[in-house]
Amino acid sequence: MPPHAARRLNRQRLRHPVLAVAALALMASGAHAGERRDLPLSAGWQFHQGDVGGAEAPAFNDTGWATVGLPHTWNHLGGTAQRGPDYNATRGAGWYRLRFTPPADYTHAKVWLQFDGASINTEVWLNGRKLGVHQGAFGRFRFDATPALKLGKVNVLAVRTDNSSPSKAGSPTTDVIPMSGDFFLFGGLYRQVSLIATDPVHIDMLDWGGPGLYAHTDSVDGHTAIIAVTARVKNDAAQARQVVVKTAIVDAQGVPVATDSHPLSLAAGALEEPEQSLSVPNPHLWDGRTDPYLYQVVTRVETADGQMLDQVTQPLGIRSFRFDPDQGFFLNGRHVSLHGVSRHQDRPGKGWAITPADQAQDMDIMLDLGINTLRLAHYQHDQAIYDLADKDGVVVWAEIPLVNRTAPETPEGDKGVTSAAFADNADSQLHELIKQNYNHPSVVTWSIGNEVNLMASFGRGVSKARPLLTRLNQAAYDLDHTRPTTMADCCEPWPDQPKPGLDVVAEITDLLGYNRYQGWYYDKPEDLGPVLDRLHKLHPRLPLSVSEYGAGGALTQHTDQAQAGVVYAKGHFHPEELESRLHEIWWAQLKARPYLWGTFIWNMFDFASDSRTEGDMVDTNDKGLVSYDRTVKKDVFFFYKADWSDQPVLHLNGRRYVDRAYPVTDVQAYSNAATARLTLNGRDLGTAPCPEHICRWPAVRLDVGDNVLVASADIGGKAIGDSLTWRFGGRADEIRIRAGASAGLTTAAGARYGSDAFVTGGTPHDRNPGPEFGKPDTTPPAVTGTPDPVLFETYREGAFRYHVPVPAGRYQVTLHFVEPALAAGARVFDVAANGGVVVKRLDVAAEAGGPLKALDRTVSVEVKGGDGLELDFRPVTGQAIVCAIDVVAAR
Ligand code: GCB
Repeated sequence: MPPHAARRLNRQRLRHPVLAVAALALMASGAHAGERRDLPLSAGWQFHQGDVGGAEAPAFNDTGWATVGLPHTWNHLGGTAQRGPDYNATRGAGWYRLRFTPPADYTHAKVWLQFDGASINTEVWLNGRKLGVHQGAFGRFRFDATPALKLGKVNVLAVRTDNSSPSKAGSPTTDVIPMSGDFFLFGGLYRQVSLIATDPVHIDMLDWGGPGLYAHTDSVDGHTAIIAVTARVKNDAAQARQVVVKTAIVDAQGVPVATDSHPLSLAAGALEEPEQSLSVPNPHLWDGRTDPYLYQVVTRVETADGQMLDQVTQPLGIRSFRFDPDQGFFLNGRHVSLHGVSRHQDRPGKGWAITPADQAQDMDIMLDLGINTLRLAHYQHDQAIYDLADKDGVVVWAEIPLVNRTAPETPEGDKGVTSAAFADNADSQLHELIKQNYNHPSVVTWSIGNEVNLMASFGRGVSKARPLLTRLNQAAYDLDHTRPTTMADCCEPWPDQPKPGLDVVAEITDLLGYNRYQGWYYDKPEDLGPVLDRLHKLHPRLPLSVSEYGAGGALTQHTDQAQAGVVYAKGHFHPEELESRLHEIWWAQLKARPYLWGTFIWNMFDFASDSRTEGDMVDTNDKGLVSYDRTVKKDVFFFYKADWSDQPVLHLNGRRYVDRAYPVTDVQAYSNAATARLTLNGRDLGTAPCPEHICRWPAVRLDVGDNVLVASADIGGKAIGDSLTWRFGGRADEIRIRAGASAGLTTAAGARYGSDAFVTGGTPHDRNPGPEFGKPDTTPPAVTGTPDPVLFETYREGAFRYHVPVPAGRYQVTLHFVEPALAAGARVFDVAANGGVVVKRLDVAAEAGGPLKALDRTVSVEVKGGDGLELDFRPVTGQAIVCAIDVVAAR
C-alpha cells in the first residue's frame, strides 16, 4: 500500500479512536490457538569435549558424559595471575546430546529448532536425521525440525560444535570469520536453544534467524511518523490460503496508535512480503538516554474469519538521525556528542556462556559510567543487550567479526586472496546481524569490519580488502537503506608514506572509525588529536569516530609518577596510574574535536585473550575500565563518570597502591565538583580546584605509618566524600629512585626504590623489558659488579633534572650508573647538586672498564631550606645517564 493511502486509512480510523483502541487492544493480547509455543531446551544436556564417532545416532550411549545446562562452554581462561586448574583453552569439537519430549498436544504443524548462538561451526541431528550446519559463532539460526520430530515421544537431539582455530591446518573454520583477533573464541552451545511451534502459515522463521517482521521509520516530523512494516508471510501448507495481515503500532501503555490490515492470497509454499505503511500521530520519539520511548510493532496473520495463525512483536523506536563530517551526530535534529565504550561479552568462569542477569549487570555498570553509545565489538552479541540498549537509550554500533584480515592465512602468510567461501561467510554473518537487529532503534550503524589490514600492516602478508568490503557494504545497503555503514580502521598509511601490501580501506563505508593507541602502542599521547585532525583533513566528507582508544590497567601494579617510566604496552607492567593518566590526556583531546561523531573506549571490561600475557594476568587483555569479574572499577572509571554522568562523583585515586614508596607524593581525585577539600590524618591540606574533573594536591608529605586521606566536596548542595588509607613504612629523609623504571624495586639488601619520579627531561629506557606480546622472549646480558643487576637494567638518558623532596640536612647521595652499549669517550657528563657540580666529566664506560659494568658514585650534599635537592644531569658529550639515585640523610 502506498504511504499516502495508508495515511488516509489511518486518519479515517482515528475518527473513531475509542473503537479502534478497544479492537486493537484485544488484538494485541491474550492466548490464541494459533499462538507460537516456545519450549526452552536448557536443562539436561549430555556433553563431551572432543570428537566421538556415531554420537549423532539416537542409540549412542552417552551415559559417561557430563550433564550440563545451557548456556555452556568448556573453555575457561583469563582474569587470573596464573592459569588455574580449570584453565581450558582447547579449541576443537564439543558434542551435546539431549533427550526431550515435546508435548503431544502440539496442534501446530511446524516446529523449528532455534539456536541463539553456538560456536563456531554447528551440526545438528534430530533423531538421527541431519537438520543442517551453521557456520559462525554469533548469529541466531533455525532449522525446520518438523520432518524429524516425534510429538509426545522421546526425541534425541545431537549437536556437534567445533571452535577449531581457523589457522590450524585443514581447519573446518578456515573460511569462517573471524580469522584472528586477540579475543578468545569460546566453544559450545553458549546461548540458548529452543523449540518453537508455529502454524503452517506463519511469519517467516528462516530469514537469517531474523524475526521475519521488519519496521522502520520512513519519515517523521512533529505531527506524524510514517512507519513502513514488512512481514514475510510463509505458507508451508499444501493448500493455498487466504489470510489477513494485521499490523498495529502499540504505545508504551499498550494502546494501539496506528493499525493496518492487508488481505493476502498465499499459494501453497509461497512466501509473500506485504508492505504496510502506518501513520503514527504525534509520535513520541526515541530520544537516546534522555527519553528512550519505545513502541511495539505487532503483526498478526489471521484467517479470513479472524482466527489467529501467527503473531510477532518487535520493538519500534521512532527517531531520525544523521552524521555530519564536521559537526558529528544528530538525533532527532539535536546534536548529541556520543561518548561510550566497546564491550566484549565474556566473563570469568563463564566465558561467553553468560546469563540475562549478567547482561543486565553489564548494562547497569555502563549506564552508571554515563555512556550514551556502545560499540558491540567485534561481533553480534546476544539479543538481550540490544534490547537493553533500546530500553535505556544507548546508541549502538553493531558489527560483524571481520577482524585483522580478509583472507585465510596460508602457510606462507596472508596472500590477500579472499576465497568465495570466505566472502560468502562474511556476507552470511552480515545478513544475520542486520536481519536479527533491524528493529532495534538503538542501532544506528552497521560495521563491516575491524582492522582488516592489521596483519598486512605488520608485514604478515598483503591486504586486498577492498573487493570484499565493497561487496559487504553493498549488501548492507541492500538489506537496510536506513542506516549508514561503518568500519574500524587501524592502519591507513599517509598518502606520502604508502606501505607496500597495505591497501587503503577508508571511504568504502559511509562513516569511519579509527582505532588509535597514541602513547600506548606508538607515538605520544598528545599526538592523538593532531593525528585525527590530519585524518579529518584527508577525508573531509567522511564522518569520523574514534572506534578504539585505551591502555592496560592492572589492579596490582602501580607507579609513583605516571609517564616517568617506560611504557610496556605489550609487556608485563601496566600500572593503573598510567591507564588513568593516558585517558586524561586522550579525553581532553577527543572532547575538543566536535567533528568526531563518537568515541569508544577500548574496553569497558577486561576480557579473555589467549594471545596475551600482559599486566598482572595471563590470557587477559586488561584495557578494561572495570575488572574481568566486574567487581572492581579502576580509577579511570571515575574520571569518565565525573564527566559523563549526572551523579555526584568524588573519587580518590590510588586506593590499590597502599604501601607507598615515597614520603612525598601528589594526591589526586576525580570529581564533578568545582573544588574539593583534603585532609590527611585529620590535618587540613586545603581545597583544590577540579578543572576537567581532576582535583590535585601536589607534593603531599605523608606520615610514617598509616595515612588516612579524606576528600570532601559539595555538589549542588549535597555533601560527598571519599577516603582511603595509605601506608608509608620508610623515612622522611630517605628517598631512593629507580630511574627510567615504571615499577619500584626492593634490593637484595632490603633497600626500597620507588619507580622513576620527581624528574623532568630525558627519556626512560629498559634493557630488559621482559616478554612482549608478538616478540620472541630474549634476556639481555646482565650487568656485572653489583648484587642487584636488575637495578641497572633501567635508566634515564638525555639532559634531565631530579627535584628530590627531602627536608633540610646533610645527605649521602649515591648515583648508580651503567653504560649500556657505548665505548669510552662517547658519553661524558656532569652532575650538579643544588647548583654545584659534584660529579665532573664522568665517562661511565671508561671508569667502569666497559659497558654493562656497574659504577656507583657517592657524594655528600647539604640541603638548606625546604626546597629539597636538585640534581642536574648535564651532557658534555653524548647524553647523560643514570640508573638509580639514593638520597639518604647522613646519620
Ligand atoms: C585493537 C583491536 C582490539 C584489540 C585492541 C588491543 O586495535 O581492534 O581487538 O583488543 O586493539 O587491545 O590491542
